[in-house]
Amino acid sequence: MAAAAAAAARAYGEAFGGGAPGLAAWAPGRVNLIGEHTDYNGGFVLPMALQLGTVLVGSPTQDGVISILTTAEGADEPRMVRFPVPSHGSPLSPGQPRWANYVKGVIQHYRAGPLPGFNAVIASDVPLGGGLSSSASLEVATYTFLQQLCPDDGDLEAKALACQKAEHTFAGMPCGIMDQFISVMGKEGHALLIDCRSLETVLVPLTDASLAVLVTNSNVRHTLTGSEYPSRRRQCEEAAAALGRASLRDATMAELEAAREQLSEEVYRRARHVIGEIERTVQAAQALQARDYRTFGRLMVESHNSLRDDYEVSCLELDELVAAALEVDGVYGSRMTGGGFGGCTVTLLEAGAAERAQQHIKGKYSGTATFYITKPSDGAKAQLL
Ligand code: GAF
Repeated sequence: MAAAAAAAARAYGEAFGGGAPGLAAWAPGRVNLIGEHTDYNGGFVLPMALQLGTVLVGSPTQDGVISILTTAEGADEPRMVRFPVPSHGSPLSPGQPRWANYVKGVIQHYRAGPLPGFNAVIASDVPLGGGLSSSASLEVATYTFLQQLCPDDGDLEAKALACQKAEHTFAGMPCGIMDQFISVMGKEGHALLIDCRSLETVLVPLTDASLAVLVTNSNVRHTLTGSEYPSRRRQCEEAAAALGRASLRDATMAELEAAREQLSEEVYRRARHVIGEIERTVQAAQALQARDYRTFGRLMVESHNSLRDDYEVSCLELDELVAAALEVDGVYGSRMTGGGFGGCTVTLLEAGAAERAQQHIKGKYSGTATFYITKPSDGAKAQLL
């Protein structure tokens, strides 16, 4: 956080007339180890918070105006927005530029008030549209910043839910709760098994020095606000309704097979992914607890194949990256991570194989890949500068 906050503080001085910001907040992106497209089905997910994140630095003002500049790479123009603090009579609404919608949404859904005006600068090292949850890290960093201006009750679950609501209503993305939850609740040295129905969590240690987590960015940018994500969600709801269940979390593979005739082939395959993935995620968390990395890796590969064939959210580039990773000695498993259609893969491997794996993948991949060896980080934090 320190380097990003210092860079943002410099930009703050230039944008807002030389003064130093008094406040800073940081929130991480995430990589999901397994449990994909299960969160909005009330299932399990197993993400970890990254060391990559988004920082907001700023100070309150007396004029009731919010001015925010982003320095994040890839953000659309204009990079500076100004708008009055929202009130009952004049709420905020989404618009252009798109990056500001995540910030405005969080301000609109903030759980305490009244907020003062403020000046702020955003900096981020989470690649935008890279499937590492740049949006949730921006939302949670914004919320954490607002908590310093006007403290809320400190309820972490409510904080994650408010950020999710911001994404639904201001970015038009009907996401599940995984990304905001891990960005708030992440713990250094741990992955987090989240039950997305009860919101109960179990910390799973991930500190074995002989192990590495390699994130590989395909640099194919994904956009999830298109029609694919909402349409997958609807298909899952359709399958659950046909099975007479509130969500696919409550359905079994045997029930799905028995009802196969009532479903279209496509909806059947979507449900088969989700039901199978929920089971795999629980097994994977147990395997990780037991340091059984071979089983974990096998489940990762099964997850990828199911996302590719049944859920149809992978793409050629992600398939190529996974195939190349699996050729390397010392790799336990590899899969696409996040919503799909581009973005990143995650690979679990022996630490000693990390360099070799990157070289091999680079040589095999038809595009240009970017690599991150990551360790599980803490969730969002605030800091006085
Ligand atoms: C995106 C969503 F934001 C998450 O809620 C989750 O559904 C994920 O795709 C797929 O697992 O990141």
